[in-house]
Amino acid sequence: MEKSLKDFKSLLANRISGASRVFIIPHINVDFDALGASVGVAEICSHLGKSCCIVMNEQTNTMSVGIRGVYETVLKQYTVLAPEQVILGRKDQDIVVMVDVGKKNLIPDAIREQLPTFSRVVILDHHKEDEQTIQTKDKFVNLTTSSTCEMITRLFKMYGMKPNKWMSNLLLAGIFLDTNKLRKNTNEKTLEIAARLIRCGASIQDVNDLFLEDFEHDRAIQHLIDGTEFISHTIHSVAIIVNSQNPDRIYSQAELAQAADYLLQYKVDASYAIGLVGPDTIGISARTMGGMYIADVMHLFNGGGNEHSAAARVLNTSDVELVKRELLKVISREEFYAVKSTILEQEVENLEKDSEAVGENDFHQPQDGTKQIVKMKICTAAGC
Ligand SMILES: [Mn+2]
Repeated sequence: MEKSLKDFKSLLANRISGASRVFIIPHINVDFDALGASVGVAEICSHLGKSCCIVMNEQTNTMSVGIRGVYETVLKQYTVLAPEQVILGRKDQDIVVMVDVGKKNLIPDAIREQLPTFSRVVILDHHKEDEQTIQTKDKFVNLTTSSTCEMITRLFKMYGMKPNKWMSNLLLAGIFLDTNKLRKNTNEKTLEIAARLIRCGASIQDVNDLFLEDFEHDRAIQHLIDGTEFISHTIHSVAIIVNSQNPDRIYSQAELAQAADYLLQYKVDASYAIGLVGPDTIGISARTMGGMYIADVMHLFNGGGNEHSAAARVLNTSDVELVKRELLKVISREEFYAVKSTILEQEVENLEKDSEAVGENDFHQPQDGTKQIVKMKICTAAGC
């Protein structure tokens, strides 16, 4: 049976209380949601009188100003260990609490290798599970909650804790990030939680300031957006962003995500930003207001996500146009849209048959009937 957050509140308290130490693991390429949730769990640990540390070691030079500032504050104010340091002085009853992540390919290698040596692995997340997801009974995963920071704020309330002003701003920043500033994946509960954080001292102005860009960073995103192509397909419209002018430019996954987010202000079922994120790795970031099953689309590229945000990484290639062509084939499939075009369905099926005939080497047909692209070695992107 599905666990309620109330059940999870007791479970988390039990697991933390029974632990020697708690290692808090956010996903790699931390964002406001992962940082806010990490700090939130650290506060819950100290509320329960338990020592803990946050495990991360991120490159700050590719971070935008807001996240870099928060990251540096966390380094100063909390115990933070690099993943490689966790192996030292380990105790039998040490546990791991993973926040905003449940997949083994989105946590540092050094932690993944050591996972079996921890007495418990607890997961607090809002992303869809797949074959990369770590198996544990100690979890709360809810895809309809806006963000991990929303879950943390609700847990704080249940534990009788009140976040200070700095933390309220950070938790609200996590919610803002994952809801595109309350424009998507937002319901009455999300707004109530946002209001609660404002009562605890969060300021919309402060949070907006955390999202301020430096000029160069913003130019990079706007330049990427200049490469947008709007693809019309039956009753659907999808925006795909590729920097065809300068395909060798390397972006951060966060920049791709921001570009995809930006496109949601237009009438599209979904937006996808494709770009190099390493010399031989291509990132895809997908966003939707709910018109398209983007987590399923990204799953075909071995990525994943939730109803509104998803991502994937394509390894061992630097050909962004090739990835775009693969994506174009996938988005022509009616099954990935929430509202189906029934009149044209047959026509689409025929089109699909044609396109599959042309590109049949790109697909294989597993037993379960789903199609997966196997031509390229691919893995899930960190965060979405
Ligand atoms: Mn999140």
